[in-house]
Amino acid sequence: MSTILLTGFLPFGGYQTNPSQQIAERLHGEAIGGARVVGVTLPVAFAESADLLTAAIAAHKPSLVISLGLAAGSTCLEMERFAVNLRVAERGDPALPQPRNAPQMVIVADGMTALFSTIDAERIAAAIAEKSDIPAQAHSYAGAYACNFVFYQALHYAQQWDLNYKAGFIHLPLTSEQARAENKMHLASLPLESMVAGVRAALEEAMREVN
Ligand code: PCA
Repeated sequence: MSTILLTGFLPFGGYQTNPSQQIAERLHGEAIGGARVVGVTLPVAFAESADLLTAAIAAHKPSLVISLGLAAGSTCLEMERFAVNLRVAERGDPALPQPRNAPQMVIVADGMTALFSTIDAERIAAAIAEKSDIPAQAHSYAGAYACNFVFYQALHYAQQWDLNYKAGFIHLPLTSEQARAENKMHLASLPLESMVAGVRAALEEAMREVN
């Protein structure tokens, strides 16, 4: 049986929970699209997240790597179309930690400026909307923080070592439970159960591109 590596992130930026971690933990061990899901939680830190991601890829030899992350304020599941070779904490969002004098850096020296998702973001977004009860859309900017970083690493690592897994990234809104518990009712949210169903639909559809 092949393996889907599903990564989430620990809470960050003042949030108590991170739906990406909750969903990776929930789907861990499930069989989806003929593959077994291995859920892994990554820290919101550049070097450590890359080390854990590549160690998990080496250990589990997945045929699909899907990473999840929280984009507080987003209104639906966002299938990222590409990752950029840039790392800097996002500006303008007070919820994100702002490293002092953080320089703008490339993720991989001499790496491509951008790497496209190797699963079809438009198609997967359409499948989520069709198979689950929540909205989803393809999206064109994963930011320049930990989420974009992990997505770029997943795409670059496959190229560097000629590994034939496909990789994609889904940004998630806050959960409705979290919006209530953390007093973020002014931001869009979706119930955790609905997002679990949406990610399950995404994995199922993405596995069609793998097989
Ligand atoms: N979201 C952040 C980092 C971790 C997460 O869940 C991001 O969008 O970069």
